[in-house]
Amino acid sequence: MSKPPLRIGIVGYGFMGRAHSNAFRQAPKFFDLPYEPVLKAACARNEEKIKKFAENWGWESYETDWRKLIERDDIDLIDIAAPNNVHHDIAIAAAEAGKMVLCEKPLAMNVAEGEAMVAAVEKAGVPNMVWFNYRRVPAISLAKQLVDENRIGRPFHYRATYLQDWTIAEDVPQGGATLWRLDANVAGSGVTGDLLAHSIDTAMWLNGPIRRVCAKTETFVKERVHAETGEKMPVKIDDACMFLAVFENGAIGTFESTRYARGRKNYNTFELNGADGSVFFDLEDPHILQFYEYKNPTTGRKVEDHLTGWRRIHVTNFEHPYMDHWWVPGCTIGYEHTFTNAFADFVIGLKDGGKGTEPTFRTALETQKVCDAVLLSARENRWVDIA
Ligand code: SOE
Repeated sequence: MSKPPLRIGIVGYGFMGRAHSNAFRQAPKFFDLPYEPVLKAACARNEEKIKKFAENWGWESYETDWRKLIERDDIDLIDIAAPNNVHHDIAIAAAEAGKMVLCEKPLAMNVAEGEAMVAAVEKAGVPNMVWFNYRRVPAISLAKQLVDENRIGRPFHYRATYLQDWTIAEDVPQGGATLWRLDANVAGSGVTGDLLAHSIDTAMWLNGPIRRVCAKTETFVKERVHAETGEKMPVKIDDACMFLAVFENGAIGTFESTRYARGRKNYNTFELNGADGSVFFDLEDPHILQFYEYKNPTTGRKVEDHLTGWRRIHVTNFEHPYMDHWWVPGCTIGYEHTFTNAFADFVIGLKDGGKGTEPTFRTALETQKVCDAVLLSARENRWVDIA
């Protein structure tokens, strides 16, 4: 029996437009979804580019104005894969038109925008999700499982780094394709919104809310040519950010992010140390979760001293999160699969009138609050509490 369609319209054709389109195509092949995703229309202002993108990825049609896309009555879901400064307007218009909304991270440019977006999706009662895709790395999902199984015990320390090196050259312009991430008017912030938002989402998923932060940011290259005007303009984003955090559960944390760590490409790591065990993850080694077991919660007994040591768990068994949908044990999956896993979860969550899948807009707003607090702390050189 054929499944009811889930008709999708996407805004954006860049890195994330491709990652999401791939997920929409792959998810029904690997997961038993209650709806059949239909790639109805892709949208962007540049007609030549969006036409080519739509043809390449098998979108049935294209639009050059997102308002027209939202008005179409043959579309159920709007996916926002466009730069941060348009998330707010598109999400609110889509919700008001009764469409489901998926939104790339970070949720918004700031908390005020995020709150309006949450209000709009909740008032309309439309299913929603933000693409914090790293939650769906099987090794990170396994870390969450270990926390939920009480294998870490009372948490003491959380340590996150997110390091890249692609903006070190002074002649990298700001603005335009991909490089809009360097333009504060479009991105809202630098590494805080782009990279630390991922780290914060993961941290709060694993270890609960962050209540206080104290941050230092730095902008190493003060002026860059703007790709659209050709003029040298001040750089207003944070190139690097480090902050201390206090979690509601009493654990303390450190977070570090930069795009100036020569040799680090997408070095997204975290370690959580508790009384009974620790976990460590590194996205540059994505199928491995490291686990140190001190005390087993099932037996209640301490692991015998001569057997303690860090385990490198190769997260590819059928028993591991998501892996029963992919290949056979030992065969790894990659970056793109995290988007496919996330979209599959979202569609499965629509069964029985589901209104969204974690992280919803409301959950992503909590991450936005931490990001705003971090930037405020750095500006004012003080600790900032998060309500
Ligand atoms: C930045 O370089 C970036 O592309 C982020 O925007 C993505 O969210 C991250 O997954 C990879 O790095």
